[in-house]
Amino acid sequence: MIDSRFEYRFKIAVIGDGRVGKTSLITRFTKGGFQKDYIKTIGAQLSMFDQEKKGHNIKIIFWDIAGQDDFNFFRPSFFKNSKAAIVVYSLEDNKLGENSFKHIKDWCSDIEQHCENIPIVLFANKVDLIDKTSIDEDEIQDIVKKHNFLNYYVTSAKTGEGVISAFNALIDTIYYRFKELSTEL
Ligand SMILES: Nc1nc2c(ncn2[C@@H]2O[C@H](COP(=O)(O)OP(=O)(O)OP(=O)(O)O)[C@@H](O)[C@H]2O)c(=O)[nH]1
Ligand SMILES: [Mg+2]
Repeated sequence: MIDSRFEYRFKIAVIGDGRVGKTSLITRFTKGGFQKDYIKTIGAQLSMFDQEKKGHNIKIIFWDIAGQDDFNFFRPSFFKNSKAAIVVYSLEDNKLGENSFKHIKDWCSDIEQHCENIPIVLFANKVDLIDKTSIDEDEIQDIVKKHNFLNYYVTSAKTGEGVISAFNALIDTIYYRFKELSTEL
């Protein structure tokens, strides 16, 4: 039975360069499906997701934050009160992929600046576009250690590979971390 007195509300900020697939990943997880056409996010877009765990209601609000530079201005306020963050980059073998990897450090320093010490995970997205054997695990491990990521996940919003398990692992982590507290958004 669900006891509505025990409701957990978590804000998760999803960040990373423009076009890496943040919106697509959230859509895949919360609604299913995939859209091929790119519609850039303006400012930030909120998506709700409810889950029940051990009789508790968990309400997740994903803050899907625009990655394009023209929205720099808004960002700090969007990070506020996040209980976790997902940094997304793209594995694709082109400038976008390369730059989005390089910029991981910038997204991490934004979080450090505007959030408390929150769990952060890394999503390496668009794995469907590459040969998996070309993934440089050492390079990813280095960045995971350097920025204290809790974990990293290889995902594809297009095929769905790795998406559900990656999001669920993060939700589990925050749930257990905050179980003793009823948190405010
Ligand atoms: N092949 C492939 N394409 C993807 C994947 N994820 C996203 N895309 C495509 O990449 C483009 C950008 O995806 P979005 O989800 O809009 O990217 P975003 O990170 O939200 O971009 P901004 O809103 O500008 O910050 C779209 O054309 C998507 O269809 C993926 O896993 N594989
Ligand atoms: Mg978007």
